[in-house]
Amino acid sequence: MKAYHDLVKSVLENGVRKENRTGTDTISNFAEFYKVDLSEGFPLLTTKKVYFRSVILEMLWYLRGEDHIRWLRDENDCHIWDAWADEDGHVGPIYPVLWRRFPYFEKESVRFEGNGSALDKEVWVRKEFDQVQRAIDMLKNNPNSRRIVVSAWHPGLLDEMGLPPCHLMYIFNVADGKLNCHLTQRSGDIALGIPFNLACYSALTMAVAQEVGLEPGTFAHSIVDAHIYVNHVDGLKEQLTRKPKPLPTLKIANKPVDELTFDDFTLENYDPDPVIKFEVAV
Ligand code: DHF
Ligand code: TMP
Repeated sequence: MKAYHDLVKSVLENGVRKENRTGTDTISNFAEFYKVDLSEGFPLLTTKKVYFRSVILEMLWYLRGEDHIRWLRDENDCHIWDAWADEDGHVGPIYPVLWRRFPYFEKESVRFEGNGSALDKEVWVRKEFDQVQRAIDMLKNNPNSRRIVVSAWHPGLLDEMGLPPCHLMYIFNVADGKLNCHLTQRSGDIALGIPFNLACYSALTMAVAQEVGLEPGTFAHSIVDAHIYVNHVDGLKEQLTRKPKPLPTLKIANKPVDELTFDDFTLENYDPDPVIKFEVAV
């Protein structure tokens, strides 16, 4: 995947060294952007092995709407989110909750009755908003809308989150019978997180496209603080010496997104170079 190799090169060449909360410095470049055409194959990196199972499980977990990782960690033995959860598995109201049960308040009129009289009062009622379902409904009913946005940024809840959302907003856009997706990421770990994020949102776009009867189009990714942790530099330089191979293909069973399970995703012709171990900065 040339786009990913170009991203790595750009950050290595143009980035500046920065300290951050993790204690491991980064080489960081402000505002990177790339696009991939999903009709050319499934963008799972071939110049290192990426754990496809973890990518898909992470996406299915986002879609479940829970505030804990028990399904991921205990039922599916996938440990990529363990470091940010408590013993019970709680991670707070991060992506799953924000995608499927975004909390908000609405004014409602409530009738209080007693002593033979009634009183109507306006009260604030707590509601939950399913942004993914709304996006799917809009893609079916009003695909030319420029408002098909899913936002995971909730300023009022940041203190309750183990990790404030990194990929904080995505927008679906339909053109020429194709479903495009643009992801905005405030902070991107190029070696570890970005290959997952790219594959996760590409798979999501393909699954949603199938449900709403469109072809998969382009995945576009804006990364504001695009960084390489200094202990990842050698591994990435090694990766840059490897030559990208043809991309694999991904087949997804024709079901509504909410009914998909891991077995509905079939990866074909994935022949990656060996794993490169990158330590995750917590
Ligand atoms: N923090 C940091 N510093 N970087 C991240 O990429 C990151 N990603 C998070 C949460 N916090 C983060 C959520 N996503 C792995 C991949 C994605 C991810 C968290 C962790 C990971 O450990 N990947 C390894 C092993 C994958 C596996 O065993 O399945 C890898 O080599 O890709
Ligand atoms: P930050 O909250 O201080 O920005 O740290 C979050 C780190 O996690 C940062 O290195 C970016 C990385 N990250 C990704 O790259 N992708 C992800 O999906 C997640 C959750 C985190």
